[in-house]
Amino acid sequence: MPNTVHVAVTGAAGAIGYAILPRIASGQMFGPDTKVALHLLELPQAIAALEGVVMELNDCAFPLLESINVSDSADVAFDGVNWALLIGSKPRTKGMERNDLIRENGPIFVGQGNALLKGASDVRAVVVGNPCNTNALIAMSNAKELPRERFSAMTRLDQNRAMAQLAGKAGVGVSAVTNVTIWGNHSNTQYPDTENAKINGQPVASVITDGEWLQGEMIKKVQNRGAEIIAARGSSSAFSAANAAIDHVRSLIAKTPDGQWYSAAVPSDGSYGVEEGLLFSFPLVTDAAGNYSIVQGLPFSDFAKEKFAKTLAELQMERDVVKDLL
Ligand code: NAX
Repeated sequence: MPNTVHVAVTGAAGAIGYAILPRIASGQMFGPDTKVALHLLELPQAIAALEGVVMELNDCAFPLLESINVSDSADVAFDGVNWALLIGSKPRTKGMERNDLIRENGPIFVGQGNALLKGASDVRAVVVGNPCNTNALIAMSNAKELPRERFSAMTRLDQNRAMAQLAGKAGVGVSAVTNVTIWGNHSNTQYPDTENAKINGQPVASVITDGEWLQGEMIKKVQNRGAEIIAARGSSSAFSAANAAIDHVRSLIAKTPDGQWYSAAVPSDGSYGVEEGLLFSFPLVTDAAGNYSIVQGLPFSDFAKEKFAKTLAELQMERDVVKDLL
């Protein structure tokens, strides 16, 4: 880790941007010994609002915050960055189909992939903006000279949501829950796998014996949690998404505790029969050198196989919808 890490954040004036910036600037993403230089990207019409966010960041007097640059150009914002948090994208509007959203946001990630390739040879890109798996595929495909494994998409919020559900049902603290895998797409076809998860080191099914809940309500709850929050709050999850992005980056950097894993969408290497290159959420471990690998050999029940196939089919379909952008 360099002494100063240069971090690009797109959509920096948005709700997740507002929640994540103070946490990055205070050292919660890269630790107490690493200074942070922020490179903030927004649309021209949001730059004025972003200037207000910058004032607030300055007013926090964060000791680790070395500099803040604001731009409406990806080429400028991504120049020399070590991390790029690609959060900004257009929200889904009423009546919009998922495929319309994919077509609407896809071009953003063509331009951003190109800009990363041009100016950021030592970058790791994390896509949060939806549909995040396919947006990451587009960015990666437009930065072909960068190693594929530098690109990931965030399913950590789904993992955290599943952990919270399991902890609540079992009546334990959330830290007792480990090895939860989110397989596939960050959408309502995702498969939150509790068959391989643990509570206090024991298989979940030996602690939560209500199998119907595990295969029914629990999965539905996690798949539809985003919509539930929008219905309650009137806007989508923001600080929990920001928190998950912090967890995501920290898990990619730091050695995973022995015997555990975490979930993130990364380009497939063919593991579990997922065709190479598709951005699919897998169980991952990070080694002491900061390299991740996909956990191999996890068993699947027939129920799990069906769920896995469904989310894989959706990602293949999304890939086909943006074929011309890859
Ligand atoms: P907001 O609408 O509050 O903010 C988005 C910001 O992005 C806006 O300020 C907008 O001006 C900016 N923007 C749009 N296009 C841009 C571009 N080409 N370059 C730079 N900035 C651009 O949305 P927010 O609540 O912050 O959510 C951001 C994204 O995260 C959305 O796509 C949302 O769907 C996605 N989410 C992803 C999650 C995940 O788990 N992967 C969970 C939370 C969230 O739903």
